[in-house]
Amino acid sequence: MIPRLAGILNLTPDSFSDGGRYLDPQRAIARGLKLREEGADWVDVGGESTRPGAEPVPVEEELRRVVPVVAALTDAGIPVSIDTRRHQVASEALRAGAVVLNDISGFRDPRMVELAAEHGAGAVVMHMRGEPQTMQRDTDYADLLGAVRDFLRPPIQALQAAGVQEIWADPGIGFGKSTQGNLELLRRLPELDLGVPLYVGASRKRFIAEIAGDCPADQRLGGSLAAAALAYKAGAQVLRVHDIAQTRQLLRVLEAGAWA
Ligand code: HH2
Repeated sequence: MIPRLAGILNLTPDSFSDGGRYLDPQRAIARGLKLREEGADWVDVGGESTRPGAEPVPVEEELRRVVPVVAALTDAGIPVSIDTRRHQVASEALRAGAVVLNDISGFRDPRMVELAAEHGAGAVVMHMRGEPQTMQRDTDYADLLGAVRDFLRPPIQALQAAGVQEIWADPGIGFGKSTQGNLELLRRLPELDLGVPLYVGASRKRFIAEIAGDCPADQRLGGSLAAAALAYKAGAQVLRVHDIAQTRQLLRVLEAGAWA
């Protein structure tokens, strides 16, 4: 099965790839429409950069960035997921029409579980060790797969118990992992075996430059497609990507060749 694609829309000044490009709401909305036109199944809207070392954003600022854009894209008939760790931002984005809650902190705040249930929203539960500011300081694990599995299982069970219908597990590529760790996760995804579909965000991430030679984020398409192919082969059901049209083309060819 061809994975669904979540198109990335960062309304931040400092995201590693599209930082500063979509701070203006009109440009952001136009980008969301374009992602949809290129074949995004939904658009993942975020107002806080979580790249390693990023500074937290005040909640009012995150709200100011995301809510109008979520509302406008929803009004245009585009399904939106809200990428946030904050209860208030999640709450207002869901009220503005977002249909999926993407929490990179893995629903550590139990109120996020209630919120997803109340709104009948889907939930992406991601693994991250520690916080974005510090997560790359220690990327050694005795058993990476086991650590990711043990971290993700309780919030998934809590979401299921609360009645959330659509839940995806995300190993958190680049969030407190070494390059080898990211590759191991991509290779061994099926072993996570959490009973819910898998969601993978590897697009343009730094490990690509670490493997293939230093290059800016917007020049990592080849590596991003390779990572998408690995995730496809491992059975991921959602890919979070910047380059929708190219990823869709890759997946169609893989599917036609029955590579999985
Ligand atoms: N990666 C990023 C942000 N949100 N959400 C999920 N579920 N999975 C991911 O892998 C993931 C995510 C980081 O990438 P990006 O949004 O492009 O950059 P930044 O954090 O600098 O805004």
